Amino acid sequence: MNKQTKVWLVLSISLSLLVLGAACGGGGTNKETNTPSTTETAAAPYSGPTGTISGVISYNGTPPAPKKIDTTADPVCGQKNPNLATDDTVVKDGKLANTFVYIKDGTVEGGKKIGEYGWPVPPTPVKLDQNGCHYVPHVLGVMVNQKLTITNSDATQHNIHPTPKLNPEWNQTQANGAPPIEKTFARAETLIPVKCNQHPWMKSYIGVLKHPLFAVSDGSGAYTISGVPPGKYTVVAWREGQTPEEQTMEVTVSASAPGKADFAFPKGGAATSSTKPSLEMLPAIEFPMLGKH
Ligand SMILES: [Cu+2]
Repeated sequence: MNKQTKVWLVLSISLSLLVLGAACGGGGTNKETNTPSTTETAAAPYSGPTGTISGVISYNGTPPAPKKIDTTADPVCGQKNPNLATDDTVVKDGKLANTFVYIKDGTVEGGKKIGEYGWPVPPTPVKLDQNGCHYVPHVLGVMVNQKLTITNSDATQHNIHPTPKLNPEWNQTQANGAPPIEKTFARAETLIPVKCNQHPWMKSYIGVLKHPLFAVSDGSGAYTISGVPPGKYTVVAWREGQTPEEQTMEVTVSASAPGKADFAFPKGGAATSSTKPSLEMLPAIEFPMLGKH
């Protein structure tokens, strides 16, 4: 039909103009520049006063006792680390180590989203060591494109094998005395499980974020995220497991009043007897940390 064709023509032209507008208008300026369209304009970093978010991670109830690992398959492991045990639940005096706590999203005072700032990648690599046939540290955070240096301190061979969902999967053998392996992750991902193809008990988890606002709870369950701009944030505490458990909390930070966020795992454990129907406080919409183009 002639009329229909016209309508389609008008529609497709409008659509093309829209797409063009979206492609060109990303920089917030209408001026033509010679910058190739493929290079992303780096967002300005946050510069201003900062505060902290800190807290303590507790364990609800009696933690499972660590299980001794049978290392007969590789005597080197047993010689170096005769008391090798599972390290998925490290609890001391009711406080839980190895919980990954990070800012998921939020608004900095002044109205900008946390992901709208540029966060420079630290030049210092993050280290992951294989020592005594387990990974040290057990849980770690790294920024997107920050170097991760993997070392082998054991007199045996390891095979590092991260199994990400958003980043490329790889596995690499590292013999005794082999040079460090250097890797980066191009996409934010929380968290990437790491295993060793030589030693099935070896597990580690890597959180990859576009900003440095993360921390891991220490042996006393304590953590501190520093360098946090004043604002209001959704903070996530992540704990490994068959199905990893995530808890969220809204936290307000000012330069003078630090944010506090204590968590307890597992949720609804022995500590809370009356269980309300769990109404998650998180809005359905997630704010991607992705910068706009
Ligand atoms: Cu290994």
